[in-house]
Amino acid sequence: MTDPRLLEVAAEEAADPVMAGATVLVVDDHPPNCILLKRILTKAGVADVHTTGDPLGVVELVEHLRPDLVLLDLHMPGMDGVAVMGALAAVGGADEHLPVIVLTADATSAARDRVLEAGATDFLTKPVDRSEVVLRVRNHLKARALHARLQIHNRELENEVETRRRVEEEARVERAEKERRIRAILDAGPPTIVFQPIAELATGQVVSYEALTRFAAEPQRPPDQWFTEASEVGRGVELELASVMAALAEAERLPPEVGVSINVSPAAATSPDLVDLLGPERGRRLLLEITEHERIDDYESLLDALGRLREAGVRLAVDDAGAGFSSLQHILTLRPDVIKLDISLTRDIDQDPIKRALASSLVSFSADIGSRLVAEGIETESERTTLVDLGVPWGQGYHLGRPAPLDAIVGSPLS
Ligand code: G
Ligand code: MN
Repeated sequence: MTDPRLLEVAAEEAADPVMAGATVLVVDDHPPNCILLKRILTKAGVADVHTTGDPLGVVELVEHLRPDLVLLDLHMPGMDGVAVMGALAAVGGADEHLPVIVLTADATSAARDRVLEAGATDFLTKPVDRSEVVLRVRNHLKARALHARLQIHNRELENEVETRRRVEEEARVERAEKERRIRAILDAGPPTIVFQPIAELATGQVVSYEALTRFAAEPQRPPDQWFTEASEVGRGVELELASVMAALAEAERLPPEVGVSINVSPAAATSPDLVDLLGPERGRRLLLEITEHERIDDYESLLDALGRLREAGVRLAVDDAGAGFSSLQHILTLRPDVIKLDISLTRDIDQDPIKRALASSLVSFSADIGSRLVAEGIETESERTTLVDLGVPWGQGYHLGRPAPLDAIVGSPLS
């Protein structure tokens, strides 16, 4: 005997992954009922159907099988369906939803209310209608699957929120730590300034000194990292200006005819405070080295500020030319008095014809635009003589003199 409606349902359900992936537990003390329900469900595509006639063992079985749905007989000897539901309420996670469909021959409204009140998800009367069983089971399994997906989604969202909260908290702690370090540096008073000679390459005659900042603070790191960190917490210009002030104060001890180079970023060069600081320095030959570690967006206000500094008698150098963002365009725009050839182009220039070709072309280029060329980072005699042969007028580097405190320089033959 085949109910055509059931066949239809079975065909449909066989392809339903919610049915195929479900585990269903049937609890009924009457074995023929268990057999019948198992057959109905299996035909409808549920692969994993378990049956038991023992209501006392249901909790243990549910904990073991972790079914997705329970079909539960109401009238059983020893423990009825309502009592089983009461015991099941304590099983599983608080946010887990286990549908329980109660089966009973008692079709009275009192029985139905009692069962639903006890927490049953649904209610079926015996003798069961096959398609009704299948359709209700399917609907409740779908609701459970949806619930489970929502749970997973909620947990993912919670994890994401937590991860973001942690990342933000770490960023906040890191920023506070940076702020603390920079505040400590600024509060510690003027930074230490060392001076490195810039010399005429052919004679070794010192023409000026570059003032370089050194920070004694922990952790020990190169000065540019401190400047970067200060600018990350919005105090970069402040730290640079503190360095400029310290360099100017220290340079007072050098003879006035000795030139002094000071490094500033475009941001510090644009600061109105810098003109105030450098304006009164007319008596000294000051060279402002514009370092460029990021692309300059606002050339207009930089040129404006540099114009005012030039009016105050300050000369300009493009630092680290040939490295990073310090492009030929940068040189064309700033029209510097001095071009400082980056250390990467000086390194091993005696062994590298391409670097020699580049330096040679920059010699004539700088002469044509009225700039002086300074080769940075000269470390060997061979590099020096090569640069002399190429016509580079000035140079700087460990081979000519290391950065040193002024006390080691003043009074020496170099000064
Ligand atoms: O960006 P600027 O060129 O201003 O950087 C100067 C830095 O280069 C200073 O910190 C100085 O100590 C370093 N320096 C100076 N001369 C040499 C050198 O001959 N070799 C190397 N490796 N570094 C140098
Ligand atoms: Mn420099």
